[in-house]
Amino acid sequence: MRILILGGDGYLGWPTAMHFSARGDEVVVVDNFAKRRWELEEGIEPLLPVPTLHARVKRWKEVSGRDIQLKVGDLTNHRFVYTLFEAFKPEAIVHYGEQPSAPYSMQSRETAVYTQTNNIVGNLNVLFAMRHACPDAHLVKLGTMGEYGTPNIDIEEGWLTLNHNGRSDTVLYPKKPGSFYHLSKVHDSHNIEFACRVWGIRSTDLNQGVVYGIETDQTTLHADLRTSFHYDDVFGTVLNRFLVQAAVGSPLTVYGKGGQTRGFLNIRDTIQCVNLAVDSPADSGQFRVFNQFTEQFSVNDLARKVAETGKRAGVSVRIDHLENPRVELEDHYYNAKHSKLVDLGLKPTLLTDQALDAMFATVRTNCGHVEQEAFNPRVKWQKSS
Ligand code: USQ
Repeated sequence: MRILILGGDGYLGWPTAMHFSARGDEVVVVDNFAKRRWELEEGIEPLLPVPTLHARVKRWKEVSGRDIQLKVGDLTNHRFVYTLFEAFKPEAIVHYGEQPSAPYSMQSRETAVYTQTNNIVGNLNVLFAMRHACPDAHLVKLGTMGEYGTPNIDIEEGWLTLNHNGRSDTVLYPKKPGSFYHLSKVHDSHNIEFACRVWGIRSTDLNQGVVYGIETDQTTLHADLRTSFHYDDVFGTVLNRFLVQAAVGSPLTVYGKGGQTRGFLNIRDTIQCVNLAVDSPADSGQFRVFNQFTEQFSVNDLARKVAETGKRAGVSVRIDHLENPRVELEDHYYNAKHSKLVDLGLKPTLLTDQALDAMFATVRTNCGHVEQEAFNPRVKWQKSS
């Protein structure tokens, strides 16, 4: 299959590109290296340095004998996107090419406007380029569970059937996102649903939970093939942060009461889910939504698990409750359906003690250059009084 991976330099994009290439698909990765610029702006670095995408593509060829083509460009430049789609005529487009951090988007007017412009305009250009160059292709778009927020009712997979004043209709599930970043994904979902309904585009919106983990089957083949693993307050996700904090003997930074509950999945399952979606495409005109996570935990559950992991490794771990920099419910109902990917064959990689021990061991081996200042949450959702 001809597969285009948008955002191929990122935490998830690069392992996904290697996965499809290893399968024998024809893969083109696209990136404008914006994430590397945001890292410079924020003064943060991944746990281990990540070779350039050019170097990783070269190393991949040496290790696997397979080619990944690399195109450098910005999705908000429609000429670049049109030329790319006309030349490659992808059959599947896996779209990770967006600013992915809630705290980044909440820093200032500039970063909020940038996040929404970058994400929404880039995604619109992809939709128009599909209509123009490959109307039968399948768009596999990375959305987020955070589009739904934490409503006081069960979360369905994308759609909700309502009965109102004696009449019934099926509508997109109501959204209550918690940051300008999460809102950008809501706007993307609406634009994609419209393009499916009006132009007959086929798309799967993967409403992904919080991802954790460091390794996939391909990243371990060579040190140069590693992916970018963040533990800072802007790009680090909660479990990855807790593992690094524990590894260097710093207290775990639970925000507020810690009852915030989310869906989680291992990075290996991101790859598995994207693979399943690509192999069973949506129908023409169908806007399909899958809730992409395998288990749900509260922040306190994760802190306890990391403390127990530390104990098994002979490391004592302190749990701190910080004033919550975000505006979010800290004690709430959460029951999100997530059966559609399981129906397609997803075999979850669960957060077992063994899995935690393995991740902790990898993090401890590589934590020599950890910048502990990056543990402090700098971005506040509200102006400080
Ligand atoms: N949290 C802490 N302590 C920390 C970091 C986070 O208590 O040191 C809490 C947050 O307040 C939040 C929860 O942990 O309640 C998750 O935060 P996170 O930073 O791990 O994840 P989030 O900001 O929600 O965003 C991440 C990814 C984003 C993706 C989203 C999926 O960065 O790209 O869309 O997870 S979801 O959360 O389901 O919306």
